[in-house]
Amino acid sequence: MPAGIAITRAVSAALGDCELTHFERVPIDVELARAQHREYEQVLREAGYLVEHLESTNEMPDSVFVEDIAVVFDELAIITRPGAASRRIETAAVAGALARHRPLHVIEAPGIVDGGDVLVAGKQVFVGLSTRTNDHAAVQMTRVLQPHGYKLREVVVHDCLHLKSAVTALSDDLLLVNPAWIDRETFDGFSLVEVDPEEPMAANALRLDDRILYSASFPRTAARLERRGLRVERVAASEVAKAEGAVTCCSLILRSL
Ligand code: CIR
Repeated sequence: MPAGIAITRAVSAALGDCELTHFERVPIDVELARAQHREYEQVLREAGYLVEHLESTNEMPDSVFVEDIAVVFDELAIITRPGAASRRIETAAVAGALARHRPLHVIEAPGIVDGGDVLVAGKQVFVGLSTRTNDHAAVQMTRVLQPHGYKLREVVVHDCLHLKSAVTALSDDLLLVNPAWIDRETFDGFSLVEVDPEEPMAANALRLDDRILYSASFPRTAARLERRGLRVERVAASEVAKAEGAVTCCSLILRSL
């Protein structure tokens, strides 16, 4: 039985016209981004996931960042209403793919949320309030998730795009954090690994069953993860990083049930 399904989406030819919040625009090599994305998908396959690769178009520069379009739980999936209006055309195809695997709930206006702002660790769900995510969406998500035993907590995001730029889950009780961008007390009860101070963007790691998929750009923090006994699979992710993307952003992971 596969570990699960990983939904990915093609790198658009228009990736260079992506949304940006904190970064200056720099040229992106789309062919290199595509090669790095193939490598990323290969690591997912090696970890036991069936990759469902969706196509893209020139009208959706940010489509590769499929994480922002949905939040997947064992019981259901939530289709987001992305905070950047340019990204709302991305939802139809992702909803179509997810509908085959999970019951869907859809965030309605005035709610806005990007999946990058939703951190799930066991039954605890942290919702980052950012330029892309608001309280209306958090309230709608609470209504959907509480009956399934999830506890939601809002966290204010500052200095970075998404909550998961600053903190991601390595397991249900271990988090990787950049302490400059989050308040450690918010995550009381969790064990924390801090990024190396020279690698502020390093808090984004993709947790798979038995390994962590991680950007090769952060060797110091990778060494910290390995010292904790984690198996780290490194991928080149330089081109999505120029678009303010990272490794969690490029897939939706559905565990086998
Ligand atoms: C955006 O601004 O929406 C894209 N350029 C980057 C999205 C990255 N997604 C993520 O961190 N979950």
